[in-house]
Amino acid sequence: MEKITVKVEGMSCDHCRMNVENALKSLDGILQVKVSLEKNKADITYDPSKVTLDKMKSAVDDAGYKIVE
Ligand SMILES: [Cu+2]
Repeated sequence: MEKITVKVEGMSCDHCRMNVENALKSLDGILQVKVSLEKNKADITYDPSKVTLDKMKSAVDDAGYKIVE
């Protein structure tokens, strides 16, 4: 179990926040996601044996946003 905080670019409203949250939650191995629109950050709790940061990045990318470290 790992916990990371990443910066997310491209969010402008609550709908964006939900999109990012859902994109991350749809991945296997993601246990908890908390996205802050104000801080442009996402707190992610995940199982590193199932999911990698690269996978999270591409899921968020596909949703139209960007994870920057
Ligand atoms: Cu939006």
